[in-house]
Amino acid sequence: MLKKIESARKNFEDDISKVTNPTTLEELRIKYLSRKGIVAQLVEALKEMPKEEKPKVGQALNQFKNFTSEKFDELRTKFESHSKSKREFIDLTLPDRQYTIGSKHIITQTLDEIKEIFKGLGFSVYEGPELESDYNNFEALNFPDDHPARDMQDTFFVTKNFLMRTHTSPVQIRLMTEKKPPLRAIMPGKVFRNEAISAKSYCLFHQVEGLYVDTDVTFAELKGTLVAFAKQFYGQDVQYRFRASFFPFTEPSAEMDVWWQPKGKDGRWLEVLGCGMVDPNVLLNVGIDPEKFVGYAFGMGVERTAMLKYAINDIRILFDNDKRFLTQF
Ligand code: 2U9
Repeated sequence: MLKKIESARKNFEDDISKVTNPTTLEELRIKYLSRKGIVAQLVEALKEMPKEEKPKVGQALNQFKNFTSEKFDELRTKFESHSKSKREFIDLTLPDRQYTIGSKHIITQTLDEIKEIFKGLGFSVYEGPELESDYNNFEALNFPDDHPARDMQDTFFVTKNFLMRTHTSPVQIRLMTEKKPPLRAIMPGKVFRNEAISAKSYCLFHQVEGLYVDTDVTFAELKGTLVAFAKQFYGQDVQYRFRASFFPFTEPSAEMDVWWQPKGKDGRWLEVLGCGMVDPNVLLNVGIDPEKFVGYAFGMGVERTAMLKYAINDIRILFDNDKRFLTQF
């Protein structure tokens, strides 16, 4: 029996020297110290021994038992303190977390800039829904029934009579229906066009339109306001011209071009906005007496405006959300 205890002790020392982690330690505890483990088996064997041998063998067995328990406790404490110190270890040489501060999208920045300029010129800001009635988007604005813009090819119709607005002009219809003149406001917002996507056009873009209705509004004032805007937005020395044009909702109508001069290349005139005197039919549609009131209106595409100012040649990049592009502004 003493030999058995001695050989169990040797096996134990061999086993425990190979323990490297808490899992193998637990396996060993089960092997030696559980209810059916080696120590328990030796205790059972001790009971069967002659009475006179029991004290000596019992003492050796006790020593073995204490020895194994101590070794287990020792290793358990070692593993516990090791894992704790590992958890609490702070590597001060690691780089800190990189928090990058976001910035406004270039379209939002351009919109803000346009809004601020017109606010400075006495305009308030008015907004309306993106889902509009056919009446507010086309009919009230003097679009004839067979106008090509009313085609399914050009407009996203949601139902027969409702659509995604193709311009922010319906907001002006709402404003003129809800409030009495004098009115001086700009309408910024998203507009939708069912067009083939290319470098020049996208199915969604932003517009800012403006409206001034009072008893004595003139085309000269319209020009003065737009020139003041162009000087603040493009620079005091901007070169501009007005050309006659046509829109269903204004008469007379015009377009404003600015001179675009890239470095080392040929310059050219570029259209930046459309404008005109509100057609008397439109005023009648919203219950304003065209004999008493006159109005001017203008509209510009924000993407086009930003592309011109920042020399961007593909509109799609404004909708890609590519950080390499966005962080340049
Ligand atoms: C009402 C009366 C008149 C708004 C106007 C334009 C001319 C114009 C285009 C510029 C580029 C749209 O974004 S774009 O494609 N807009 O040329 N817009 S006058 O005239 C109005 C609007 C509402 C009741």
